[in-house]
Amino acid sequence: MAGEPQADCLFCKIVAGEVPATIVRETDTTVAFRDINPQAPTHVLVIPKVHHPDAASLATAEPQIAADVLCEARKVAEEDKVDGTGFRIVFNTGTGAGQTVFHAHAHVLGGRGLNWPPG
Ligand code: IU
Repeated sequence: MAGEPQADCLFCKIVAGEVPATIVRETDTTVAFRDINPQAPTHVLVIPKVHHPDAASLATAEPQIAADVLCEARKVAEEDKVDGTGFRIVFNTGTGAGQTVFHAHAHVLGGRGLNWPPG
């Protein structure tokens, strides 16, 4: 059922504390942790605790939690002090866009120059 933890979902396991992660922030609805394969000096993933396969599904089903993810992304950037120079919030959505983990997540990237368009 939408929102319920999925037994085979890595990020649900991180939420449950069953898989270790370097957690930098946690709220009632979200967890933020450092990406295991960072692409920038700051590379943090912000995820909802509830399971939805991607950000678009989350926003449709639970818009307040989608807003919580965005607010937490901003706080991560502030705490890592990358908000002044600029940072990027990315939601890869679908395999063609590079999504590999099908639990909604925001990438927060900063601390280096970020090109546009992205690859
Ligand atoms: P994507 O947008 O679905 O491609 O992002 C998934 C991210 O999850 C990717 O950047 C991985 O490096 C990251 N990740 C992680 O942080 N810890 C893990 O155990 C695994 C993937 I698997």
